[in-house]
Amino acid sequence: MTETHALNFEPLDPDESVHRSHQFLARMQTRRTVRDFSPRDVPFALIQNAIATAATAPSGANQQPWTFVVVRDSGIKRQIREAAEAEERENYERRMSAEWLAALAHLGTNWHKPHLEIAPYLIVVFAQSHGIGPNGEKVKHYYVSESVGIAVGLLIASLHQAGLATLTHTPSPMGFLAEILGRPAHERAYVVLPVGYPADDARVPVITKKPLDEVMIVI
Ligand code: IYR
Repeated sequence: MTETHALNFEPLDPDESVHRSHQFLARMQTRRTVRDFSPRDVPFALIQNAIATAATAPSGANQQPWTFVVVRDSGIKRQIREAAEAEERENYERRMSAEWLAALAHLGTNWHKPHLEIAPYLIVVFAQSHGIGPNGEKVKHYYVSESVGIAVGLLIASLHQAGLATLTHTPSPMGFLAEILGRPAHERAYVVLPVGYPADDARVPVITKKPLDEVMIVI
């Protein structure tokens, strides 16, 4: 039988609801993906709270198929930078199609990834393709990439709310991350988030988000 307890629910009056949702929207609309980081240290509590927030995410069968590896060691950051740059160089110079490079051109990205060393923290998110039971047996996980994607959304929102900048970095292939960080075979890297304060002279490309009427259909 399913064990339950009463939902802990805070009722809000509609005006208060709309006000809060507006505030949250305005805050999230200021988030930008940042590539120019300051080396300035970040309170560790912000990293901890962001990961604790991410770990509240809904997940398939509540299996919470994620591991967040926090890297602050500069030697490991350097190893990650070197391996990522080697793969990315191959991507930009050989593996990415002309169509892909054209789609990216307005963002001004390239294979150089100094932010992987400059940002005080890297959060490397791993997806657990299956779990390990009490007797070492394989436990099937459901909706792994959906679950981890939702958790990463909450992670980015929390870090932004705390006044920190992030970059959503997906080097490809990402196998080197599990190797450098010593993760087990059932964990595959999902994303690397450099986290820190933006550099004083940080710049970002001019981009816009699609207007609501292009992304929302009400029937
Ligand atoms: N992973 C590469 C390339 C890249 C791909 C997309 I799609 C982007 O939106 C940005 C970059 C890199 O990190 O440079």
